[in-house]
Amino acid sequence: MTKPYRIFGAEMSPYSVKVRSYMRYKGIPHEWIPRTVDRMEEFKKYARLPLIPCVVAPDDTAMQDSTPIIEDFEAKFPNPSIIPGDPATAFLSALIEEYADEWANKYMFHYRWTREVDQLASAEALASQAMPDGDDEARAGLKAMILERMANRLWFVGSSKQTAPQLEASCKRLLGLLEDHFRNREYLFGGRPALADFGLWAQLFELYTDPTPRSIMRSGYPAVIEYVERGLFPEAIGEFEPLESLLPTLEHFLREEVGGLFLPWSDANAKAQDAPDEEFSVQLQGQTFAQKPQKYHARSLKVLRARYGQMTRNGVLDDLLQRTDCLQWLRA
Ligand SMILES: N[C@@H](CCC(=O)N[C@@H](CS)C(=O)NCC(=O)O)C(=O)O
Repeated sequence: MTKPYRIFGAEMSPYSVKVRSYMRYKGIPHEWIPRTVDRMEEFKKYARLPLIPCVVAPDDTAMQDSTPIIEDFEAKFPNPSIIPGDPATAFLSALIEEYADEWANKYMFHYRWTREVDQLASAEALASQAMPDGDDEARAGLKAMILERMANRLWFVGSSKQTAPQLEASCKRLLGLLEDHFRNREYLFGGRPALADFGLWAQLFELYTDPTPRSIMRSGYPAVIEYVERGLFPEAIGEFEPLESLLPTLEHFLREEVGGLFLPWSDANAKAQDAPDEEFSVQLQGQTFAQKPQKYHARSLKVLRARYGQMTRNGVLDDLLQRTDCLQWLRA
């Protein structure tokens, strides 16, 4: 029997659970290896960057970064495809995956490390997952270290006193938009998951892990909670839907969250990265959002723009992107 792929990851890492759900859906043989303190040396042997997930192939080669990992697997294991057949829908899937990885991650991280109740629960969970066999003293030491490090990292994702209301409003708005969208379907684009689902589901799964966002989700978003539960072991229930039947709810999401917040933020971030500026601020839906530029995100915007630029021109897609204020940022 061939060796399975190995995923070095953690339950509290959205990008790790994203790849694991993807591999479950595709039926790719894999072993989930929690990156515990004990296995750090083994992890370091493979990982070029100190980031999870790190996927190790049966031939011992390692891959990092969830999006290229999934793209690589998609070429090797094409069925069931996570790419909708309609090119316009396929592009929206790539766009929403970006939104999830880059923007939804901000409010996920913000909720996890802002209020004491979430900080303590998260540091406790991370420390016990990293040291499942550790004694109380060792775990308490790790917990204290995590608490200090993570609270100081909030600023890197753009969470601050000033941006907190914007991030929390964005998260709640997303939940409302998704609640409407999932009333009639199992996944973002119909009866089976697309690339965007793995990205967005992972951030929602993490939000549902943490006390404050979990209680928000429980206060009135049952369809979103079902989606979170379904995504742990995703299955194809039906086909991808035609774009026009998705739009009555999807279009609001694209306008409010993607065209209104994520793309103008990403454009300003990329410009600040090129300048280079230590800090940048951008007006988002009438409010100032300030942070340090994030390098990885500037690169992934370039990839998204190149993808849009290489597509055969598609009137239906362009009209939709125009109506939802996305087009100007993709053509830039
Ligand atoms: N773009 C990367 C992001 C990976 C990433 O940021 N991973 C975080 C956890 S979610 C990490 O490893 N942080 C450092 C650590 O946990 O040691 C991906 O999609 O895989």
